[in-house]
Amino acid sequence: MQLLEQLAAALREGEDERTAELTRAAVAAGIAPRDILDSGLVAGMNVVGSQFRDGDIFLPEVLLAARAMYAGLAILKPLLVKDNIPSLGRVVIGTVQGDLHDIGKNLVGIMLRGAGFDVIDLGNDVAPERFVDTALKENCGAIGLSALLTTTMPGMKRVVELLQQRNARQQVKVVIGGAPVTPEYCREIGADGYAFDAAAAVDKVRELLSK
Ligand code: B1M
Repeated sequence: MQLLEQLAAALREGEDERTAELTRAAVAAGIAPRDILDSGLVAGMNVVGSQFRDGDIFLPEVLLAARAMYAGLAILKPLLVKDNIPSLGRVVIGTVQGDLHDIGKNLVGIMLRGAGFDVIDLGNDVAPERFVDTALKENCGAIGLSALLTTTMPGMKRVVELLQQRNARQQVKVVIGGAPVTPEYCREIGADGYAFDAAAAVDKVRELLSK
């Protein structure tokens, strides 16, 4: 089995030490960090998601896979984030209220920092008021919202509405993403941009903040 397939398999099995070991081996073999992330860690987590949806595995297994994901990410993070880049602007990110999924949001943060943005990460289960208060107080050009549950997506709409109420809609751009989020939903709630993955989120924020 190829190294990245072994890595995806270790993550699926929730073996955090083996995931870290294989991530290190992939780095040592000269595989690009983005490929290790996409074809190893994220590929493994996608299978976990399908197995969970189909009832083949249960929450404890998903938690173990998430722990393994973080073991691998800890090794990749310094390679994805470059130091001492002049700031391109400040962005506040977080997962919306009621939603505890934070792996994708953390990837967005890593990629934004890697591209040179100053990132304030509010974590998960974040109330709309906190996003807006932080953006205004900290002079952020954009808010990046992540949602993984269909039931928590309306939290994104509430952030857009709150910005309108505070007359800050032009000043602060809103970028949204996460597995159930679509470009149609982005248009429907009046957000400024949708991004399919963390790399696309960086492109979208860059585009919106350069306008
Ligand atoms: Co949960 N969960 N989960 N879960 N979980 C999903 C999301 C689910 C699709 C699984 C399934 O049924 N197939 C399903 C949601 C169904 C739905 O709403 N349609 C689900 C469910 C039901 C639940 C619970 C309700 C289960 C329960 O309790 N019965 C519960 C909810 C808890 C809560 O939030 N209140 C729950 C809990 C959990 C765990 C805690 C066990 C764990 C999360 C651990 C953690 O995050 N620390 C977990 C996990 C791991 C998953 C799956 C398996 C994997 C998610 C993940 O991390 N993927 C997930 C299945 C799936 O998505 N396929 C599932 C890897 C990550 C890199 O991808 O987060 O999608 P993702 O991020 C991507 C893009 O979406 C995008 O970029 C990333 C790639 O670069 N992106 C953005 C994300 N945010 C972005 C923001 C942007 C732009 C792009 O701009 C700002």
